[in-house]
Amino acid sequence: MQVVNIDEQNCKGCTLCSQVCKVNACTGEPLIPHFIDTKKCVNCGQCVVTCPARAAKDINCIEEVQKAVEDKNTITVVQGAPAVRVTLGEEFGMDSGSIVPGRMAAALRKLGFDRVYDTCFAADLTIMEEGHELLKRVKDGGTFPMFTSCCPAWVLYMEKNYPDLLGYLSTCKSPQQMFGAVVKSYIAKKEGINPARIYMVSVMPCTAKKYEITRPEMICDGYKNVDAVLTTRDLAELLRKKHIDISQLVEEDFDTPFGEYTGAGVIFGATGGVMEAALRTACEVLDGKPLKKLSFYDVRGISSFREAEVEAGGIKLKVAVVHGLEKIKPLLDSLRGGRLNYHFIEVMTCPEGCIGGGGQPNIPKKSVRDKVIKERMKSIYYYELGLAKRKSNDNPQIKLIYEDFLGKPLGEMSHHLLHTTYGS
Ligand code: HC1
Ligand code: SF4
Repeated sequence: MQVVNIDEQNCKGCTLCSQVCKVNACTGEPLIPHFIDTKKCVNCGQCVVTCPARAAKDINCIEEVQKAVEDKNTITVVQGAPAVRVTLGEEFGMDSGSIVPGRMAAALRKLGFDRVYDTCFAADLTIMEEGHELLKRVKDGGTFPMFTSCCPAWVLYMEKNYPDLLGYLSTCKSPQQMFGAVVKSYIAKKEGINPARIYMVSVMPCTAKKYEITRPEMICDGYKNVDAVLTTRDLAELLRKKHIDISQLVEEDFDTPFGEYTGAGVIFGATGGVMEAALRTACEVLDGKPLKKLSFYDVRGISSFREAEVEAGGIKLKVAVVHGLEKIKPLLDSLRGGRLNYHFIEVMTCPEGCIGGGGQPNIPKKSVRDKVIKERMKSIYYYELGLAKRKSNDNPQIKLIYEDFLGKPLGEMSHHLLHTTYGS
């Protein structure tokens, strides 16, 4: 499903969209309305977040969400993504990088959602599954490198351009999808709710997440994992419509059990974060004792390609991090040629990862953008450093859901709910 479009009536042909589009999907002559080549577009929304005329747009479902919240027979469950906590404040005049998870929870509750959860919990769950998938591939001599699969625009790029390499992707669904799957199974069972009554909403920094929820692979037992996505901008619009100003709200906690998360889940929002979170858990499992150094500085930063070698349990793991799709092509071409010597590669489509996502507050000026993105990234790492737990495997609610429901990572239930294969 195509979720990003250019309204030709409003387009002035400024060419900014074609400058930021790394898959050459936005095309056109200067001063003439541009258009999107849907064969190439991966729905990342970089054109939307950059367009000064607001001609590039993503579809939105604000009214549908509002109706669901007002419907007494519907149980509305909402999750907020890692990167939204450092950007939503900007929409309400707060400084760039203001950290607002508590205000976001309060605002979502004020809107009337029945349960207010945090996607960082599902990011922890993803690490349990993806970390063990990596370890299994190491143990069994599986396919390398393994690529992350949480960025739907990246998955779509692979499907459109390198379908022969899809087997290298992790089989994990993204955190937003895993979250929906466990809410409509585990929570439904625990609370005796018919899953058909649950309407699952995600607040995401990402336009491609709107496309991801429509994929046929994201249906479990007849139910869509997630029913609707609001971008950071959509949520701000809805809040303004309801006269809710988050800068004036008092912080509240997310609901339990899925409001509990670790620093590893939080850093998913910045480039290198998924890799660092996975290394924390994988190295601890390989070493068989508590990890001493939790920060993996080599995978952090803003350079569009970074690599590191990490040793644990006598095994050397060679990893890489890529953000912005232009840097991934040569790696994939090498892989096609039979040469790409890494165990694990994190790929995020948007520059600097989800903090720079296509659903984030608009920053049309390049000069301003760099400063704003730096503030957002600084805040993510500052916030996670202050959290009591920083490894996904230390999240008590993650331990509980495995004991209570899932069994073990990569087990039968996990396989059914949390994994998939790509290629449609
Ligand atoms: Fe992301 Fe992810 S980090 S993909 O960027 O793996 O969108 O924030 O929610 O799903 O957790 C986005 C952010 C987000 C997923 C997680
Ligand atoms: Fe979406 Fe993040 Fe991927 Fe951008 S990097 S397309 S915001 S998941």
